[in-house]
Amino acid sequence: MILLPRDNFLALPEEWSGFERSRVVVLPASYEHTTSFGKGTASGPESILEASGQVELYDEELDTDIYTSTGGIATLRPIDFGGSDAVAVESIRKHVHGLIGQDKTVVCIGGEHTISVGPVRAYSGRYPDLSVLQLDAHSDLREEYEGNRYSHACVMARVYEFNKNIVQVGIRSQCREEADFIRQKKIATFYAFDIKSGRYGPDHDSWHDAVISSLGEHVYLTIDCDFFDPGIMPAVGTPEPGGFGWHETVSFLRRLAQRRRIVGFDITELAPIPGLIHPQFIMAKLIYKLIGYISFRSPAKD
Ligand SMILES: [Mn+2]
Repeated sequence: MILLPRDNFLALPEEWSGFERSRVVVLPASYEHTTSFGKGTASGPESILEASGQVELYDEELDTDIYTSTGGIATLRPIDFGGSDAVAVESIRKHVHGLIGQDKTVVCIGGEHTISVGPVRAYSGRYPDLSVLQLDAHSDLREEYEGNRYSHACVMARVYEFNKNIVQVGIRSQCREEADFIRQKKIATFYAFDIKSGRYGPDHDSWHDAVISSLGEHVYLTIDCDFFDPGIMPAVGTPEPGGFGWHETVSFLRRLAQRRRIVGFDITELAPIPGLIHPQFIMAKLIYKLIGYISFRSPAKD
């Protein structure tokens, strides 16, 4: 059921990657069916797990070996998908639901963004007030795309059907239908051009606080890799210029974790480029940092 040290997240030894003791569980979801432009997200989870073996276990910012504070981190075998998109999403939901019932913090690694519907649904069942925070270049609010309601371009429209507490950050590409939907439904969308032009205030903390104050106490975080600028994150199917850098992202996530309870999160849409290793390493390090921020909610070093 769990992956062995050679293949698990961070290549942790057995005593730190067992299922029972680990409060954090990594669930690879190598799902790819509807990618519209560049392909390759199916191998995203495997490449992130492989790169994670190179992440330093000691974190200089938190001054600790993060994995020891969670009783370890277990990595499950990738979900075996079959059937339609709806069946795949339901399969992920069931897996995550079972893990939440065992008090695990679940980290899903995609795969296409479509997979997020599963964990968001599971967590929405557990926390009725759940806010869904989406870091993404795209709104993903199309009713359907290329004839498919489960396209990665529709993931937040599917989420909206059962959870209306959606907050979007970093958006810099959408169609008119999505812009209208956001206005009509009053979705809290923080566009990249507003953030970068200082609309929320002159310094970083201003937009951090604006986003955080629009969230309830319990937050599910879904991160599309294309939130980052393609300069540092070129391995995505639909790259968009004007994205976010490493420090501005992790300083936001640190503040978020201090002020709200991040109950689970996912990373999606990494499409590895042969010969290029930094995209998967960045995402592996981001996952480890986030686990650290969630585990240490007291103010960290600034
Ligand atoms: Mn996207």
